[in-house]
Amino acid sequence: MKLYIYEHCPFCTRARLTAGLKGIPLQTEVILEGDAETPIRLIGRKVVPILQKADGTHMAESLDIAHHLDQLGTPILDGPNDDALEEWVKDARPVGTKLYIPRFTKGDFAELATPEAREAYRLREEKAFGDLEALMADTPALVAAMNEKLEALAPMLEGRETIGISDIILWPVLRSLSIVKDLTFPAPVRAYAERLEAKSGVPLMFNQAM
Ligand SMILES: N[C@@H](CCC(=O)N[C@@H](CS)C(=O)NCC(=O)O)C(=O)O
Repeated sequence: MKLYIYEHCPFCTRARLTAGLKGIPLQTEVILEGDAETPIRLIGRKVVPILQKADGTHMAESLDIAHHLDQLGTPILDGPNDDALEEWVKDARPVGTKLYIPRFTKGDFAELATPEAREAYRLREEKAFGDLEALMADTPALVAAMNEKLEALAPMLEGRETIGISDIILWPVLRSLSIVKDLTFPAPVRAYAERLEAKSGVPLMFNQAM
C-alpha cells in the first residue's frame, strides 16, 4: 500500500496516524504542491491524501482511509466517539488555521522542495485565507486566543487512554499547532501529543516551530 501525502497536511496526518498506531507498514509518497497531474490521474481530482490499496485501486477522503486501514487486521479505533473533543476541534479550527497555515507556507516540507512548489502552495493558501503576512502580524492576538483553548482542552486529555476516531481528528490539529512557536501547550496536552507521536512514529513539528 502507498499513501500520497503532503507532509504538512492535517488530513494526510489522519491516515498516517492510523497506520502508525496500527503498525501497518505504509510507503508514503510526497507529491509536490502544484502537481495536479498525479492526483487527477489517480482519483480524478486534485486532493491528498490518496491511498493506493493492496489491490492497486485508489481511495480518497482521510476518514474513509483511516477506517479502511483500521479494518485491516484487528481494529484499534474502538474507543467511543468523544463529542467534546470533536467540538473542541471545530471551535479551535478557525483560529488554528490562521496560526499554522502561514507558517506551513514557510516550513521545511518535501512538498515545497522547489521554489515553484512553494509559490504554488503560498498562492493556494492566500486564495483561501487572504494576506498571509497580515495573519503573521496578528500572531499575538491569535496566540492569546489559542492558548485559552488549549487550557480548556487540558482537562479533557488528562490521563486519556482510549483511542478512537476522535483522536484521529484531534491529534493532527495539535500536530499542526506544534509549528507555532509562541503557543503554550499545557502539560497534559503536550503529554498526549507526544504519546501519540511516539506510538505512531508520525513526527510533531516543535523542531521547526516559528
Ligand atoms: N475531505 C478531504 C480534504 C483533504 C484536503 O483538503 N486536502 C488538501 C491538502 S491539506 C488538498 O489536497 N487540497 C487541494 C490541493 O492541494 O490543491 C479529506 O478529509 O481527505
